Amino acid sequence: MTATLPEDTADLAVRLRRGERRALAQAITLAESARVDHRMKAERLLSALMPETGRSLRLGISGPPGAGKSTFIEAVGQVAIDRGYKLAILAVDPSSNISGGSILGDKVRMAALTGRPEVFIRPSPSGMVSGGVARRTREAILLAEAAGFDLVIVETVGVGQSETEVAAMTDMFLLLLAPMGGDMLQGIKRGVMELADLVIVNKADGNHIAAAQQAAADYSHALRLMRPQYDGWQVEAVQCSALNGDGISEIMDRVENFRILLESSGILQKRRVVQATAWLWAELKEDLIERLKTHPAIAQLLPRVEADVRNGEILPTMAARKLLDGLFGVSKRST
Ligand SMILES: Nc1nc2c(ncn2[C@@H]2O[C@H](COP(=O)(O)OP(=O)(O)OP(=O)(O)O)[C@@H](O)[C@H]2O)c(=O)[nH]1
Ligand SMILES: [Mg+2]
Repeated sequence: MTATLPEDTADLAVRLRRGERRALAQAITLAESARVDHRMKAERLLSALMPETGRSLRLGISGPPGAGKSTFIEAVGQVAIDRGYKLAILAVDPSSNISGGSILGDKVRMAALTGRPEVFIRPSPSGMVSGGVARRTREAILLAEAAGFDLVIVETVGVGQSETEVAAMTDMFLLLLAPMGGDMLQGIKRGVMELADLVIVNKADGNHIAAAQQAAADYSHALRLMRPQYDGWQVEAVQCSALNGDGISEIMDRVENFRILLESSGILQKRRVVQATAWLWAELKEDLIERLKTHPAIAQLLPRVEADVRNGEILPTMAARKLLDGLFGVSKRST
């Protein structure tokens, strides 16, 4: 995945603005890099490109392994391209640290989209820590926007934290499920349902049609009992078949309607302001802890304090406060 990086970020910015997919790939590689000089370059690049960002529809898609997310993105992607969108697909694979990256295979699976000039596909980087993946994806969204992509789809496997992270960086969050029989409702965590702006029951084809219909009806019922997040938008469950294309165009209609609602009501603006603030705080927390660990004054004290905590000689709350007092001075709260 290590594309050769041009020394000159100005040149990279020019080519990226022109919509060159190779330049976009290189820019994302810069942003993903663990090297400090690469990160500095990425930050310079992103700062220069900031005015050209923000103009895409950011779509998050999550769902259990094998629900058909990649197949669905391929189907909905084709509909989107037919409607004139330029599409960037970013994969977030929270398990890639362990498995070494499974979404790489999706490039093969998304055969209908791969290689088309109006499509950019970026598999998940492997070997990144969870927080790093979130940062990289946020930055990749901005870079894709600067390169003129006006529909950005972020795919993530629905396990654990990843849905929340993806919902926190997109405008609309789609939850994709497959009909699996009666106990389906119990299998989905309520918290994840609450993130969804649209629930999609996929694989409504062949022998699954009746089950998909039933599942969509059950979900819709459950969703109506939940407090709506936005005025004028009732979250619903719809069915489709990513395999044969049934219902895909209607789903794209709903996505576009949701966007119109978000834009006309000013919600989009607000949602992004909240997200940017949350991003700032996530970065602050991460950087702060990193710097704390390496700060000479703290590094010197840390082994002993940790030992004291392990031995039960000091309350962790007190130990944390003492370390921070050592760095920032005694806070008013602690006197
Ligand atoms: N019958 C049917 N099968 C489908 C449909 N969509 C996907 N599949 C099949 O389901 C399997 C998984 O599809 P993927 O698109 O790879 O699912 P995914 O959710 O991206 O999987 P992960 O990325 O591994 O979590 C494949 O064998 C697909 O062919 C559909 O609409 N109908
Ligand atoms: Mg997939």
